[in-house]
Amino acid sequence: ICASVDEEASAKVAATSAESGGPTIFDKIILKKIPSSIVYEDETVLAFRDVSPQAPVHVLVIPKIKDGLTQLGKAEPRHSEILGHLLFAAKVVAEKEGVVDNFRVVINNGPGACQSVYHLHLHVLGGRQMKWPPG
Ligand code: IU
Repeated sequence: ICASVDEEASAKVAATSAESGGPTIFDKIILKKIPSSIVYEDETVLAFRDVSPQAPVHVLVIPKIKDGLTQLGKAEPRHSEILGHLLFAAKVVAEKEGVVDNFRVVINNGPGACQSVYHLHLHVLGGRQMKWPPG
């Protein structure tokens, strides 16, 4: 049901991080230990192309500091500012990618929503007609 980029890597990430809130592959991307195609970056957020794009434009927007935000469902009042900033960054990404008039922002929260990486991330999808309802 839930697609996976690399079964082994995903299983490892899930096993080590889903419950513990420990490091994920996104930490390595933030630290540039793993190369990524960066679309937008500022002091607090990073946006990079998804390795397994589900649309012509598929960019992930993440906070550089996780601060317990493994998933949106763990958000606390102190996270309000970064949450707002992530959403605004999604709009900036859509603009930069030329899809600002037609795009979708998705947050998968938990296994039932196919979340596979436990570091909050917004998917910015565009460049094709989106369907509704989502799967
Ligand atoms: P999800 O909402 O947790 O399912 O999204 C995780 C996304 O991270 C998914 O779309 C993957 O293709 C993507 N991703 C990535 O871009 N680079 C990686 O090294 C890994 C996953 I692992």
